[in-house]
Amino acid sequence: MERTFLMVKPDGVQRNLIGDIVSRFESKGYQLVGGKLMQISQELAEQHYGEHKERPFFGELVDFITSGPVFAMVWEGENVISTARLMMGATNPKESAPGTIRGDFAVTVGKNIIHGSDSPESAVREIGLFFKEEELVSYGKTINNWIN
Ligand code: RTP
Ligand code: MG
Repeated sequence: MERTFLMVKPDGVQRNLIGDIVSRFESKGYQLVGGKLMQISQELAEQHYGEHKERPFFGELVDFITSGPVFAMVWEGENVISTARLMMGATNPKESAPGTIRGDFAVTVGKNIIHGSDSPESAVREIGLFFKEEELVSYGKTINNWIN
């Protein structure tokens, strides 16, 4: 079953949006298989956002993601990587549709509430950066029979 890495960023944690965000993915029909509140180190932030290290906003991005606790999660389900990105909305909240997480809660690109893996390769890499195998719990639920 497909898995993705999602993370409520420091702005989302400070604004008490963890519950709403978790609820959206639960209601959709995805399953939470790992989750923790944590403070990201400078080193982990630079690894996580390594693809952006030459971009002008890299310093700000690392400062922001390390500025307070984040809620890191792994979610499982059919097509969860790309569907979670749709549920998050466009990177820039000026373009993200109402009904999406960024469309409903964010105003500027630098504080856009949530991160989600953008491909199967990113998902594997990011899950490995943030979670140990034993922190992930796969389990059956009879309700899935009504969804898949
Ligand atoms: P994320 O990685 O955080 O899930 O966001 P994303 O895939 O939608 O966007 P990405 O291109 O990976 O950019 C990572 C984060 O960098 C910040 N950003 N700032 N100032 C700017 O022009 C700018 N562009 C991107 C955003 O916070 C974005 O989420
Ligand atoms: Mg990205």
